[in-house]
Amino acid sequence: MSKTFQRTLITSALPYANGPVHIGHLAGVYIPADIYARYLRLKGEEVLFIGGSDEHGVPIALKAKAEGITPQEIVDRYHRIIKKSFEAFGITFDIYSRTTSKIHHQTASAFFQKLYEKGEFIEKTSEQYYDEEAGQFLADRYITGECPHCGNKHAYGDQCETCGTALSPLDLVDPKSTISGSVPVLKETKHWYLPLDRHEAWLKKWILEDHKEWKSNVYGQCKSWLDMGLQPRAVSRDLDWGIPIPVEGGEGKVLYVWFDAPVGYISNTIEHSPDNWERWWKDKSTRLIHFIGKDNIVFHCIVFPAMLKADGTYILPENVPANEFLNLESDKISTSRNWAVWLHEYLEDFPEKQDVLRYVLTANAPETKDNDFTWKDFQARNNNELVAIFGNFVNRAMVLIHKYFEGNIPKRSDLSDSDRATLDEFKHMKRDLETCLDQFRFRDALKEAMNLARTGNKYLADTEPWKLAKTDIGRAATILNIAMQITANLAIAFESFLPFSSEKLKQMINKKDLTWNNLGSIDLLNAGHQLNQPELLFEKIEDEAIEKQIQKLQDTQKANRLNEP
Ligand code: B3M
Ligand code: ZN
Repeated sequence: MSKTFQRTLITSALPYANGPVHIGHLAGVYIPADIYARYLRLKGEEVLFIGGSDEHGVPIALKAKAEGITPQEIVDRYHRIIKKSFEAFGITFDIYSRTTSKIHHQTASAFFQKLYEKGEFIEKTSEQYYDEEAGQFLADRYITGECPHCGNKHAYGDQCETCGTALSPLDLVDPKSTISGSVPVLKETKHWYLPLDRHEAWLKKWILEDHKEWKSNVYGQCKSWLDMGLQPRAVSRDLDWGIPIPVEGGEGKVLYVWFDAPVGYISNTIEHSPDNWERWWKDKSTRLIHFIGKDNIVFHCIVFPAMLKADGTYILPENVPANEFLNLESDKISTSRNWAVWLHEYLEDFPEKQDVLRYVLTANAPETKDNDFTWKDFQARNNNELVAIFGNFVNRAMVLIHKYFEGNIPKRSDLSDSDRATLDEFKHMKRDLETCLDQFRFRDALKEAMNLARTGNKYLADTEPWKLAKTDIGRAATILNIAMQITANLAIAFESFLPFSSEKLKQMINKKDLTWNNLGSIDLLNAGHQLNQPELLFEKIEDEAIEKQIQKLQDTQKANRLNEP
């Protein structure tokens, strides 16, 4: 039973502003979200696409400390870099804001206050490590000591990075504060908890019964959390970087970053549409979709919905199409080991080639399992697909029309069987693409689009209009007319995937006003319509460029080995 909605609110995970963004971010979250937003807009639907930087949390505070600057300076630096990368890659956020904004502080604070007043939290007092010299409680990451499992002397209060064991600060032998170096003492502290156990029953029904259509990786993860039974979760922290707890007893404490960050979606909506933001969040005819990576599933499918439900005035997400992870050359992408392709560096090495990366990351998106990005595959997909199929087809058709018909779309006369067979292949194209896109199967959708280019390419190779132009100009005219209808369809089909190339293509065919509803039509360019000069849509990527990238990664590996303790 499919519901009807009037508008779609698309959110994409707010990246931590403690480093730049890399291909893993793009493949997992931002490209799929952008494809979806562009697709719906092309269909004429009302869409709001929300992005922003997540600027609180312990890692940011720690990084600032390590660099001897303020957390605000850290997030100012990375927010700017991240925002610029997204713009460069054509991610069409309606707003890209940040969680240090005034409006977000107000919104998150009020969100907490309302839940507090409604009695939606429980309070618990526990013993936590306190640094008497620094006069503050210590977040898990601020405490180091000996790992009780492997003896590593530099284990953190939440994890030992040598043996990988998850720890609690109380497990550490000889704990030390990383702030002052002193030995911390245990001291009582009070925190607020969201009692997820109270929400378990409705969450079970809502996800496990009412949302069986969610992607199996998402559904499966939710099911295993729900089967284990939900526990209360602390929503406050003893920390001085974050949004102050606005209620009595909250002095020196802030909202847990995972409490404030998802509220950022709401704050950014308010910042974008201060007067009518509520219809995006409180009207049942809004479809809310969260694009995230798999490590954020529990927060978006269980914790945030529980927060929204606790408030009582919000809608819940309709779908959470989380992706798995993208690896790089068979190894996990890692910011600390610099094992990544950074977007700002890619743009320096491959200027104007945003669409190539968008293409490769979509064709190889980690939609159902972890996938691997390799530079060889990047080159092969560019050279063998974008250049040899899509680019080649469009260029041949355009050049021939300029050569034999002065750039005017020639008249079509009687169709042959092969013309009909070719046209038949894209009759179902619109429906097929919609089926894929509506189910967040972007790789399959892209494959469909590329298959249309393949059909066009084969059609020209089979019919050889350059030969016919000398013997049967009427036949050549029909073939090239059809080739140009296919070209116009390609401009629509690829628009949400390869927006820059699609724009260029529409300029070349001198037809800007194509919409989704035109897809599948064979009368998009009338006889006599004047085309502009052809330009190459894609160009071959040579071995040297790829070897340079591989060398760069090998240098990183070498540097990492030298730095190993
Ligand atoms: N910043 C985690 C991440 O970047 C977190 C997402 C917040 S979404 C509200 O993976
Ligand atoms: Zn250990």
